[in-house]
Amino acid sequence: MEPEDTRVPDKKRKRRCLLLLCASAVLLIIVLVVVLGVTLNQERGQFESIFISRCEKFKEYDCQNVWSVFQEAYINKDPCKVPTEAYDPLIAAAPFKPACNRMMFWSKTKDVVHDFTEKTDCFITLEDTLLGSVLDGLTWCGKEGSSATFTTDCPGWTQCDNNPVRSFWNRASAGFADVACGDVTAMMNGSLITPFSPTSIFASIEVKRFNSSRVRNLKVVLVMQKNAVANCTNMSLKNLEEELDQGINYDCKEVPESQIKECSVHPEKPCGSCW
Ligand code: N1C
Repeated sequence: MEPEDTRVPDKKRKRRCLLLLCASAVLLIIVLVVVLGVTLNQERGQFESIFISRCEKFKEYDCQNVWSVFQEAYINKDPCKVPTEAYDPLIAAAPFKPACNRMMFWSKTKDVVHDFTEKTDCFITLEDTLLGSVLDGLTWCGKEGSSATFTTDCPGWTQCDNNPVRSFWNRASAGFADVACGDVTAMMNGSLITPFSPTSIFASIEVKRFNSSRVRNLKVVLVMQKNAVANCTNMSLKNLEEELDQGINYDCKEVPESQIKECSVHPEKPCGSCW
């Protein structure tokens, strides 16, 4: 009798221990799942809310629809296998509108261009359009087997060409250049030995899409800082002139950066008086 008496409580204790262990393990898993879910949701939520709130400044669009068409391009896909065409439906959902004589292109002069265009009301850049403004400065990608948008650990430009961000800018730039008309302006950087770089989006995509039936002149503004190394006789700019569709006139002006900044301070000046 005696040995049985001592064995029963021992068994019970063991079972209780096992139960407790199981319960804690289950609890730990639940906590982990919740924490992971919340983090993923926050990441997804944050990107989506930036997209939607920037989009809502443009009253004429259904931003929820634009968001879902945008997602279709990269969600649940290998982030190195998103071609430019993946964004065709997005461009169709929010098409670029021509703004003849007011369209501004740029290469390696983003800050000076936007400082100027934000303060004056003379030119339209891609970042002034719905799609350009909504995605400016953002990083995003998807993953196979997931319906989430990720904003970290996305492949960089050096890792693969067909990444969601690069393909977007390639597609959007093409769409914006397709509707260019009248006098078109382009700000280039005079502090570079090659202001018109063949690998830039401006050279490899936009210039190639300017069509002489729509575009009359390409007016290059070469932004000159104190350390300028290029002027309008630069070889790369000669290449630009030669690459233009026959029938598009070309001119180039060297303009000190200080002069452009001065124009941003005096937005009341009439358009076209800055250079
Ligand atoms: O390669 P770039 O310049 O010559 O591209 C600039 C050119 C502009 O005329 C724009 O219309 O292409 C368009 N464009 C953007 O509007 C834009 N906004 C933000 C191209 N790229 C844009 N970005 C980001 O800057 C994007 O990540 C891309 O890779 C850079 C290109 O800048 P760049 O080399 O100075």
